[in-house]
Amino acid sequence: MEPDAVHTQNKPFECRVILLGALSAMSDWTDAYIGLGSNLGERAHTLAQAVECLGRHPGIEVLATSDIRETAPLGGKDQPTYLNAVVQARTSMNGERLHAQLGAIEKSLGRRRGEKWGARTIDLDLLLFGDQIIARTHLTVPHRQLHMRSFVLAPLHELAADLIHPLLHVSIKELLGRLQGGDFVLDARRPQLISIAGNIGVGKTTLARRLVDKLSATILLEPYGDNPFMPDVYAGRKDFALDSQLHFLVHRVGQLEVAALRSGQLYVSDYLYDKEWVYANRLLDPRQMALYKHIYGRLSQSITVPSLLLYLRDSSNRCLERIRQRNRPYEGGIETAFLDGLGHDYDRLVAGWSSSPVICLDGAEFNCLNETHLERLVEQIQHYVCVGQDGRD
Ligand code: A4P
Ligand code: MG
Repeated sequence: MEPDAVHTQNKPFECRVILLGALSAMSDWTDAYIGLGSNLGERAHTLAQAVECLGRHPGIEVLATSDIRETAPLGGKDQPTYLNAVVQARTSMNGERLHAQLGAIEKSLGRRRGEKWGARTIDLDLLLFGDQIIARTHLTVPHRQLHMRSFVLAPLHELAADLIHPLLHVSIKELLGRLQGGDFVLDARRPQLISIAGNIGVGKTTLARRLVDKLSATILLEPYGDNPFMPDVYAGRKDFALDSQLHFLVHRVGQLEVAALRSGQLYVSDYLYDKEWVYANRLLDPRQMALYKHIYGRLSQSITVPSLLLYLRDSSNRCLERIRQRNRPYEGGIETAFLDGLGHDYDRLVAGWSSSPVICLDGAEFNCLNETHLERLVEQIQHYVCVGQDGRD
C-alpha cells in the first residue's frame, strides 16, 4: 500500500456523520477534535475500537470521523507506516478529564509506553478543545505539533476546513496548505533558519530587516554590489554567467553551511539557497550547466535547511517600480517579461518545495512596513521555529 494513500476500509468509519438526537441538553458541551494513530497490530481494527470506546462513554458523543489515511512515519524511520484519522466529538468533560479518558482508552487497547515516538498500537491526541488554550505540564491544547503535521491536518481538514486555530488565528485549510503534504518537527537542536524567496524587487531584504528587529534574529543578506561579473551578465555577456553563478554560490555556501550557524539560534536570510537553480537554468548554457551542477552538488551537501520558507509574491509591475526606485546601475535593463518568467520559475520552485512549511505572502494584501501586518506575521513565525527550548514534544 502506498504511504499517504487514502483509505476508508473499516465499518465504523463508513458511518461518517452521526446525527445527534437530543442535543438540547448539550449546549454547554464542548466540541473536541481527537487525532488517532496506529502502526502496530491490526491497525484499522484498533482505530475502529477506539472510536467505539469514545462513543460508549456517557460524556462523549462522536459527531464525525474522517477517512483513514496510511502515512509514512514521522520520527523513527524504521517503523511501520501509520494509519491516521481524526474524530470530531462533543463532550461534557473538561479538557483535562477528556485527555485522561483518552489515556484510559489507549491503555485498554494495549498501548504500552516505551520509546518516545516509537511504534504504538494506538495514540490518541487531543488536538483541539473548543477554542480553549490549555498549557499544563501534561496537556497542551491546541496540540503543539498540530500545525506541523499533514497526517493530522489532512483528516482534520476533511471535517473542519474553516475552523480557526485558536493560537495561530488562521484556518485549518490555510495551515494544511503551508505544509504542502509534508510533516515537520520543531527541533531546537538545529539552526532556526527563516528564508525569504521571491522575485527581484519584491521586497525580500526589506522584510528580512524588519523581521530580525522583531525576532532578535541574525540577518543573512545576499550581497548585491560585490559580484564583479554581474554588470556583464546583465549586459548580456553569457560567457560570464558561470563565473557570476559560482561567485554567488561560494558566498551562499559560506553563509549557510551548517558549520557557520549555531543550533537554536534564529537567522533570517533574504534569499532561498535553492533559488540558485532558477537563475542557473535561465543563464547558463548546457556546458556551463554541466560544470555548475557538479560543483553545486559538491558544495551543497551541508547547507542548513530552512525551518520556514516565506514566499513573497507581487505583480511584475510593482516589482519593476521598486527596481526603478532603488536604481541599481545594472538593473536598468530589467523588463516586465523577464520578471514574469522569473516569477513563474519561483512559483514552480515553491510549489515543489518539501523541506519546510511555507507561508505565502501576497503583496496585494501584505505590506511589511505596516506594523499590524508585520506583527501578525511575527506571531505566525513563532509557531514554526523554536529558540532556546526543546521543541520535540
Ligand atoms: N500531551 C501534552 N499535550 C497533549 C495533547 N494535546 N494530547 C502529553 C495528547 N497528549 C498530550 O504523549 C506524550 C506526552 O504528551 C504525554 O505526557 C501527554 O500527557 P504520549 O501520547 O504519552 O506519547 P507519544 O504519543 O509518544 O508522544 P506524543 O507527543 O503524543 O507523540 P506524537 O506527537 O503523537 O507523535 N507518524 C505518523 N505518520 N503518524 C503518527 O500518528 N505519531 C507519532 C507520535 C510520531 N510519528 C507519527 C505519528
Ligand atoms: Mg500521544
